[in-house]
Amino acid sequence: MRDVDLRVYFIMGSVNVPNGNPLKVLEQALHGGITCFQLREKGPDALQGIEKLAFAKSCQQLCKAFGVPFIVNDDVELAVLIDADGVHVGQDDLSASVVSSKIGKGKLLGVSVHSVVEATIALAAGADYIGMGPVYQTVSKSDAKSVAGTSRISEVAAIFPELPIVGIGGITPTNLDVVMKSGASGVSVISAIANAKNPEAAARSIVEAVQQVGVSI
Ligand code: IFP
Ligand code: MG
Repeated sequence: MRDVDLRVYFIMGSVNVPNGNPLKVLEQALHGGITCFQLREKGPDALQGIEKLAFAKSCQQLCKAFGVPFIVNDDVELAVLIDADGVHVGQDDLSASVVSSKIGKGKLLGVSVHSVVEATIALAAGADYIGMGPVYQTVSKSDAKSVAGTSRISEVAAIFPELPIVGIGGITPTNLDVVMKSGASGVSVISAIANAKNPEAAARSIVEAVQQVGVSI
């Protein structure tokens, strides 16, 4: 299992910033102190082909400048092509074990799970971390499952104490302490930063709230 600082994990695609500049938002989020980034270029209006490739490279460059891991959602070919730091897959995507063999041992593998069974399979496939949610109601994912709270996170954390867990879904600076205390290594947000008037300040307030809980990475 490779080490990664998941404390404040920002996920974004161009679709999440319809009225602004997504690269500007990412740059501001990086200034605000995010510790990990995932490009999730999904949905009917998502970029494709060379536009997606160019956007991914720009995001990657920004992340590199800040020393923050750049992870690609779902698109293994893209991740391999641009030498991303890792890939995140859900249960409906290519299986974690196939992704693991395609990207190799040097890359990070993240898997979305909703149960102990799925976590067990992800771990066996070589996952470096798992994402669990939606903890709270989310506005960012149209096909999100029903709200899960934090009980599943506690359950998985108790069984696999070494497997880093990221809580996702409706997380804000004021509700993340419960998520961290249930055993998560970090929190993931989309809209809390992407939809903020001031993405840098939004990111910073999440960083500070996580530090307040005093989690060790
Ligand atoms: N969790 C995560 C992460 N990313 C996703 N895209 C997702 C669930 C659906 F935060 F990275 F763990
Ligand atoms: Mg997916």
